[in-house]
Amino acid sequence: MMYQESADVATSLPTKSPLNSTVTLNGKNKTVEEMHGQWDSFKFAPIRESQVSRAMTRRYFKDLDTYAESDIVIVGAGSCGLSTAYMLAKARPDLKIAIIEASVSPGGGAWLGGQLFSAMVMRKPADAFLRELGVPYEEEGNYVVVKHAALFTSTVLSKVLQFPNVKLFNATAVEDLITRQNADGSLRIAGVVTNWTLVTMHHDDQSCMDPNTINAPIVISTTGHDGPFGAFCVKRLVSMQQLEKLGGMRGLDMNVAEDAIVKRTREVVPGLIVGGMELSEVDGANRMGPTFGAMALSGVKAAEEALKIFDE
Ligand code: 48N
Repeated sequence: MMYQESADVATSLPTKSPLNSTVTLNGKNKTVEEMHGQWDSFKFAPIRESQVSRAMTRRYFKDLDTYAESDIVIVGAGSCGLSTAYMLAKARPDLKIAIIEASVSPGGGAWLGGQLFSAMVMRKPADAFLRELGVPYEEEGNYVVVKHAALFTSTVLSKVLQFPNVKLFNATAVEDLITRQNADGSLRIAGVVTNWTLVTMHHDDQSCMDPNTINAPIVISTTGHDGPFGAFCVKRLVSMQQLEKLGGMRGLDMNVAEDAIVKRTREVVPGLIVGGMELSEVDGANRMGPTFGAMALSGVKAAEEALKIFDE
């Protein structure tokens, strides 16, 4: 479809352009180099504001419809959630994977190393995941260093977002879990209850802002350790009496913490797998502080646990 270079595009542009139509200017795609020194005659292709609105809303509402029934929901797009999503999407392109992230910016606590320092440490063998992603690092013997945590996080985020079977719903909070009763009276998790995060934050001062839902046979919760939004799903398990109490995250011990988090990543109640630092709240595991190998490998394990259930 060729754009006409007319001054008033209001009448000439179609009101309903097909999704994903490819457009070329003057019959070809321009290159950045061609723009150098041409700014006097520079002009964007014409558009009508409603086209921008429709380009966003059509896709978003199509995604809401598509992922209303998901195969797997990942709650929390921090380093563990994103690592989980990468492993699952790569292994099973047939599965619909919805990631629900409360913050506008996914990535959780993995944009910086520790105390706002840039470098990210990962203890071996987590360097294997960095090589899987193609993230460069510096060798330091028993551990490796990514020169900026954002390099790891932006790389895994970019890879995850490129999978056609993954949808990231950011600025969206999980504010409850969908449950089903098994024949024996036990409960299993069967999806999540969501709302715009800004709405979730204002239930106390606005009434009746009911949520939306996503049905899924498996939910993987990686909402981090306790904090304003942290450890959401395990806290909800306690309040719905599916867990007696939380163990509470223990003091910092890197050697103990990272092994424990990876080894214990598991299905905590039927239908709900917990990984990353949220798990430390369940089991009373130590924290590891500014080292991220356990987050990556907990994600690898969480994906494996989910596929085990799927393949049962
Ligand atoms: O980065 P986090 O907090 O969680 P993890 O487990 O992916 O990584 C933890 C890691 O960053 C550490 O804490 C490091 C290793 N330090 C350890 C230590 O000892 O201090 O990401 C959790 C994500 C965040 O982006 C939240 O916004 C999001 O989960 N989130 C939610 N998203 C949707 N709905 C919710 N209810 C929700 N709660 C949290």
